[in-house]
Amino acid sequence: DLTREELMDKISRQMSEKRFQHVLRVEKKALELAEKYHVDKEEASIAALTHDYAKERSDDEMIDLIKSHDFSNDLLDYGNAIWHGVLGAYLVEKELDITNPEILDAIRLHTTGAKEMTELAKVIYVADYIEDGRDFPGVIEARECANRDLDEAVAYETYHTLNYLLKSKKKIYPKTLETYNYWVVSN
Ligand code: DGI
Ligand code: FE
Ligand code: FE
Ligand code: FE
Repeated sequence: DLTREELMDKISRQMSEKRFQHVLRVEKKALELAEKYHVDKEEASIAALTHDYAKERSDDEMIDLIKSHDFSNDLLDYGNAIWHGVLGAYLVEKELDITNPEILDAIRLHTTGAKEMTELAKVIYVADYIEDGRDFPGVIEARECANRDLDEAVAYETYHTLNYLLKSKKKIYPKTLETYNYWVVSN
């Protein structure tokens, strides 16, 4: 296993200082949520530190990766916003030797969520959205949700993200709809 220092060093080399600071704030928030919701803190820490590992890879590299590996070709219709989680999980395993499937799953799902999420995946999904540097209309309410109930925070985030995507006419990735249908739609 890498030491924390080695891990931080490898991660910081993959991204701007600004994004690295975001990653550290996600870790802080993920640890708070992990404490509150009884999630393993070591796993929360590693998943938070690695969640945006692939965010600054070039589109060309990501496209080559999709084409040469067992990833769905449908991914080619999207961009780095979707790729960095899905392919990030793969790159984190390959390059950082992190093999814990729950950590890799939390990385894979951190942008879109999913119908089935572990408590760890929920913690990372929510921590990324509400870390202390985030400043968008609704972030205060999102933080209040997260203090009350983790599932409520997942639902809040999913609803508001889909709204934003629709308003800006972005392409919706099927997993994002799956998350919405499961966590937001009332029956
Ligand atoms: O990587 P971060 O900026 O910290 O945050 P993120 O990975 O949660 O989200 C990255 C972006 O992805 C964010 O602007 C929202 C966007 N996104 C989430 N779901 C979808 C999406 N973009 C598209 N086109 N389609 C989606 O379904
Ligand atoms: Fe991300
Ligand atoms: Fe997010
Ligand atoms: Fe992030």
